[in-house]
Amino acid sequence: MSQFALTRTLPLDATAAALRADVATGLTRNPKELPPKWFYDARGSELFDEITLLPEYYPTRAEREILIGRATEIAGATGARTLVELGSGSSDKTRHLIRALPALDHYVPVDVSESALRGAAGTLLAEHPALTVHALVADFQYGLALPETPGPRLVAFLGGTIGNLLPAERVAFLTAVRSELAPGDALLLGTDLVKDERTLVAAYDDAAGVTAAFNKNVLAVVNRELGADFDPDDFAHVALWDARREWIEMRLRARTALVVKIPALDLAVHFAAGEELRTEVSAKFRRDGVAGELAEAGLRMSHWWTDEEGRFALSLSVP
Ligand code: AVJ
Repeated sequence: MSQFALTRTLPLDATAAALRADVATGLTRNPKELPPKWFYDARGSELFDEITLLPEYYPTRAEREILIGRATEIAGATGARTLVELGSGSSDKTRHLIRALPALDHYVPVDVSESALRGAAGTLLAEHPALTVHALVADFQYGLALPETPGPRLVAFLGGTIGNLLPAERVAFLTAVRSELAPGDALLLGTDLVKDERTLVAAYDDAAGVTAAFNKNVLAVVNRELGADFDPDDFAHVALWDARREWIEMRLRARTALVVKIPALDLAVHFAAGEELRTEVSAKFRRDGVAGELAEAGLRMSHWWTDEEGRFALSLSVP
């Protein structure tokens, strides 16, 4: 008997209001900045799925290698009855975990996109008819009100998405996750690792230009939602490695001086020639750094697994 429920903790108009606020703040500050979560409309999600298939974009394959190779170990270490997946998207890698967890009977995918949640739930329920799926439409950066489900709970945050948060945001986020965990629960966290600059930059500046299109898609989102008149061709895709902060930055660089009108905000945004708008930070990690941030949030790392080439890590931690 399969069951499906969907709870929305994000008011319907909250997303629109958050976009307005982020655009108003981010495009009037210096340097200009937009948060990466606005990449992911239907087109952006499609482009991201394409990115995961690119030869240069290794994180998805590296993480899948670990999940497949270590699924039994992960299952043995947790005994989870409930799997909570933050930023579940298409729940593509999740099926390896679900298959490996013998006691699992509840799956709680959490995402800002209701359509992604409904699509993923449909696919998973077809494969696992005994599973109860309780999808949660929520922005996990602003508190997690998880539904009551049987423990032990395994909370998974995969893909290296934690790298999109700035260091202070990461600790706040991990602390919020920690507050949801009881003894016996665990957090499974995916983190991309520091490696040579060439490999890193290529992963964010692929030869086929898919990442460039993904980066520029945020301008199409602002055009559609706020009536702005960005011309994506006016901007160049930039991916650079910040060696001091150990993160990749994606930016959009204005090719010429230009003005963008954003009617919904009654705003005209001036770009100087060459001026850059930061659209994403994607932090890369080392084992000690991950363990340290987890410890700051009251979590103890119990396991650390990497792919054969040491490009990506999954860690398991407990309260
Ligand atoms: C989905 C956040 C893990 O940071 O690597 C891919 C997003 N950005 N290419 C990442 C992304 C550019 C991705 N995450």
